Amino acid sequence: MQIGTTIAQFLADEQRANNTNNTDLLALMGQVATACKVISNAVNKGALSGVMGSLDSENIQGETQKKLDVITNEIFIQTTERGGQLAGMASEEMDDVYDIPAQYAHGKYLLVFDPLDGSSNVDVNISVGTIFSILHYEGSAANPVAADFLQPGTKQVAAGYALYGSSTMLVITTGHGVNGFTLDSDIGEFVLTHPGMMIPVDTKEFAINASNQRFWEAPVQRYVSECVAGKTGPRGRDFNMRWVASMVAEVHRIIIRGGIFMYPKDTKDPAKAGKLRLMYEANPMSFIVEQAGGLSSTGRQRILDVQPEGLHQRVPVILGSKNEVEVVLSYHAGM
Ligand code: P6P
Repeated sequence: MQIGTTIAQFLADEQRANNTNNTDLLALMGQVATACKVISNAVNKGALSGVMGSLDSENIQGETQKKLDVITNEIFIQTTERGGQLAGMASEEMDDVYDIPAQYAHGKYLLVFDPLDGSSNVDVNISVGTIFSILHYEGSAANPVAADFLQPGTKQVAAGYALYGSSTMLVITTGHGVNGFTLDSDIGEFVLTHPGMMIPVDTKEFAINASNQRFWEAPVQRYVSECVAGKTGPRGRDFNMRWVASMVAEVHRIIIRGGIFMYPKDTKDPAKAGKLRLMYEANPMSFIVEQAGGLSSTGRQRILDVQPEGLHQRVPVILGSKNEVEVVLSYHAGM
């Protein structure tokens, strides 16, 4: 009976094709896949499992935590901390670095993750996701400190997201392209369904939270107004707009059919460089987008080149179809 190519088989094949034999990375990716299966089960049970709603607590971002934010963070920790591949972890839901308990073997990787991105959508049954990034631990101490995580996105070993939508998908890259796997709940395995994912270079679909329009910088104001002007404006064609308030859902749509996603720098809160977090949202998604032939920029710099200064640092994000992102970047460059 042919069950298709599981993620473990695919990653083993990919390593052979690239003359590598990194069993630690294979094991870690398998644990991450398991965490995403468990989270999928928790999310899909919804109100039946009493995990809806918010807690009285806030995360370091000052955001009210959903019950599932904390539950999914725990799932990630419990699924990955004892395998022996990790030196430490960091997450949107934890103020500081998570030390691997002394009783477990310590490994050479760092895992950074947003366990449930877009969690404000959970109570209204709109797709949410998980985002993860894997880095090398280059330190020598038993437990890494925050500074050990502050590596530019170009140093990521692997990255991916799980999308808990009409189906549960896991989309990953190890630097050799982007491949998508769909969870077959009959066998409990992620099976290869979207090999060699590539973003269309052109698009007519833009995604931005238009309620922030009055706070945008001039290049973004110009770009969006030209999209809205459609055929009657300088672009000479009509555009469509989407906004799901779930980055994973937006990025997945863009990888499948093209598009541009923008959460740009704005003046709404001048103290914030942007809304999205560099280490566990922008960097992993930028790695995936570039591997799929797209571009990802702050508007002034390639996101993967940004030198992080803090675990929870925010950056502006403009990513998606290459030719459309280049239009926005040209406006930032004053062309
Ligand atoms: P807004 C979710 O909280 C998130 O981090 C991204 O997934 C999403 O794209 C963005 O924030 C939504 O922000 O301001 O529209 O609620």
